[in-house]
Order: sequence, then C-alpha cells, then structure tokens
Amino acid sequence: MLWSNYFIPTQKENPADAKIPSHKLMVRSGMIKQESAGIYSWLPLGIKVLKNIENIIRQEQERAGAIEILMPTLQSSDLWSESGRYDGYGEEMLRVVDRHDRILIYGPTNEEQVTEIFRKYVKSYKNLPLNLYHIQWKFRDEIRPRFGVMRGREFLMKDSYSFDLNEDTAKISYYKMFVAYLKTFQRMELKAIPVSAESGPIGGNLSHEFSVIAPTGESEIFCDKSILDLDINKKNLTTDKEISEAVENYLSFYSATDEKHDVNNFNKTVKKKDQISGRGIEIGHIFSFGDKYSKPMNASIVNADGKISDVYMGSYGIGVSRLVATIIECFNDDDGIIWPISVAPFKVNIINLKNNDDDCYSKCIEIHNLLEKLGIETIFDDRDESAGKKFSDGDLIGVPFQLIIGPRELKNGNVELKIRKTNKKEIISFERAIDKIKSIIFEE
Ligand code: 5CA
Repeated sequence: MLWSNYFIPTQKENPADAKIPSHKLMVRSGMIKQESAGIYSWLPLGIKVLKNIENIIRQEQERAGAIEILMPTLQSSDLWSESGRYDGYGEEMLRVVDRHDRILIYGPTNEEQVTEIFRKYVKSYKNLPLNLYHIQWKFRDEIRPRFGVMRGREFLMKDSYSFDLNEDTAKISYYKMFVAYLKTFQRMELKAIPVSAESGPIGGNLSHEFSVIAPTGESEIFCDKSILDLDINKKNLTTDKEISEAVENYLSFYSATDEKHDVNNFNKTVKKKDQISGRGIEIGHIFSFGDKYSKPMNASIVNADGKISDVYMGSYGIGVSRLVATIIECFNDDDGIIWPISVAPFKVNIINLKNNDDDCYSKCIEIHNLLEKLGIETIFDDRDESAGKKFSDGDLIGVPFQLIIGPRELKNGNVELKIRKTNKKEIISFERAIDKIKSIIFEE
C-alpha cells in the first residue's frame, strides 16, 4: 500500500476529551472518529486492526467447535417480553418504533434472538451440543460512555451461545469457551486473567470475566499471583477430560471481581506475597444459566428416553472493539502505539528518506512488492513529507517494523531496520533485513 494513496488522517494534538492513552492514540493515529457520544466511525487503520482481531477470534471459536451465524442488530421486542427481560433490562436498551408502531430493540445482547432460532429448528438431543456465534454491533445506551471505544454505546461484540442436553455437558461447553478465550487473548499478547464474576442482567450462577490488568481498568480484581504463571498452550487439550482438568486448574486459584471478593477467604487461601489486586479491563465475559431463557421461551428438546426437557444454555461475549483499545493500553510509549504483530494493521512500514530520488524510490517499491508477495502486509510512506514527519507518524501508527531507505545506505546495499517494540535500529543488508522480518513474523 502506498501511503499517498491511502487515508490515515494523523493529528498532532490530543483530543480535548480523551483521558486515557488508547483513546488519545486511536484518534491521533487516525483510527477512529467520534460521531456522537459513544458512537464512532472506524477509519482505514482502525477497521484493519478490528478485522485482524475478529479473525483471531473466529479461528479460535471455530477450533472450539462454535459455528458462525449473523443475527440482525434490530430485534423484535416481543422476544424480550417472552423472556421477561423487556421491562427488566432498563434504560440501556434502545427502543425504535417502526411505521407500524411496532417496537424494535437495537440488540444489547442476543440470548432471546438465538433462542428463537434454536427453538425453530432444533428438536432432538441428537443435534446437541450446539454452539452458535456471531460478531455483530451492539447498542447499550450507557449513561457514561467514555474512554473512546473502551466504553462505547455502539460497540462490536463476539457473542456465542451454547445449547446442551444437561448440566454436565453444559459445563464442558463452558469450559471449551474458557480455553478458547485464553488462547484468543494470548494470540494478541494479552495476559487475560479469568475472574469469578457476578452474572448481572444476563443471569445464571456460573460466570467468569476475562480481565487484563491495566491502570486504566474500570474495576478492581483480586487474584493469586500463580494464576498468571499458568500457560494454556503448555498441554495438548483435545479430550473433554483434558479440557476440564486444565480449566479446573485455573479455577483452583483465588480470583475474583470486587463484587465477588471475599477478603477473609483471600487472606486465608493466598499468601500475602502472592496476593495481587489491580485495576482490570474486562475484555470477555462468559455465563452459564441453564434454562433461564429456554424455559420461558419454550426451547425444549426430546431426549434419548423420549422425554421433553428445556435445553441448557450459556453465553460467551468478547468485546471486539474494546480489545483494540485494550491492546493499545498495554502496548504504547510516548511516541505512539506498539502493535503486537498478530493484530498490526501493516507489518512493515517502508520510509523513503529522500523524496524525488529515483534510486531510493525504485528500491522502496521493489522491497514493498517483495514483502507483499511474501504475504507480509506493507505500507510504503511515499509522501512528499519531511523525514521527521515520516518518523513521527511511523512511530505513532505503531507498525512493528520500519525499513528506512536513504541514498547513503542504499549505495552499500544496506537499509536501516527499526523494531518498534524495542526502538532498536540497525543497519544491515536488504537480504538480512528481510530474512529477519520473515523469521520473526512466520515464527509467531
Ligand atoms: N450476552 C453476554 C455474553 S455474550 C453479554 O452481553 N456479556 S457482557 O455484557 O459482559 O458483554 C460482553 C463483553 O462486551 C464485555 O466483556 C466487554 O468486553 C464488552 N462490552 C460490554 N459493554 C461494552 C461497551 N459499552 N463498550 C465496549 N465494549 C463493551
């Protein structure tokens, strides 16, 4: 991609209302534009990162057996009356009246909608377990939308819904998502801690949040330090037994949100030196709630004995747009964003130091085309701007590798390679620079 053909409206100044690094940096790097309170347009760099995050989530959902669908943003309010949540959900629910005076709801979540799909098509235990997910925009009329896309009113969520014959298999479905979440967040280089949580308006009595410790987190979490040392990828997890054991190992350590926190139990079960408390950003939340929706909505199945029973359900959310901000909260410095390779909008940024120099320009194009051919997404900063501006914009947008090409080094067949994560620069041959980038990217 040539920068001059692209659209990255970077800006020097921090937006006046932005209080946290991710909000400032997303606006300054031209990723998002606010349209009204808690509602944003996603500009090219922003949507690219969002899509990369979506793809990682998709791969791990499919690996865990979930199947993708797409439900609408607008739902009939009748479904919510059936489940009994229409009156209970409160002010956060946005209601829309159509020309026939029918009330529609811009979905804040989709338990009712997916239960309606399930009950229409699935009647037998033979079709279970089933896990359906989608990645769709949600609307919650938050009283205090803030921190950019971290707490928006319109936001992108991945939500999955599991259907099981009984409590035991429902637990396995829950555990499979638990593992998938840890793997998903690890691929984004985030250390997500599963914490026992309240289930709020979604319901049920088994619930975990996945939180990343960061000073700008909105809630307090408490856990045993040992949970941070666990590695979900250490063992091969294929059978239900292996998955259950791995999850139960996590659950054996103290870990709770402030609502669930029990100081006495914390002090009794966790040594002082292992006690961790900190602000957490909630990037995912999973729930198991049995027949809370299936019972009132008559989503029942015929089991092996020919008896009819309500299906056991769970729901599993990931804040996709919130993840963009969370990753930036975890990976930034004074100069800008430092993207983990897996989600970076481009992997390499080629900076031409000398505008109007034919040799430099053709070398930049040659390297750009070579990297693209290797499947490494590259942006070539060919703008008629000063080197200083290209450096500062390059650091701001946070592409992992910068290849700086100027006449002096080019004469010797060399290039300057800067790794954004360490800010280390070295002058090496083109071949070595490309080999190095390849080995880091493809080894991931
Ligand atoms: N139905 C369940 C699971 S599918 C549900 O809605 N869970 S939730 O309310 O916890 O939301 C799931 C995730 O969406 C949260 O963990 C959080 O990461 C994200 N999220 C929730 N509210 C917002 C918001 N206002 N802005 C951005 N992300 C949000």
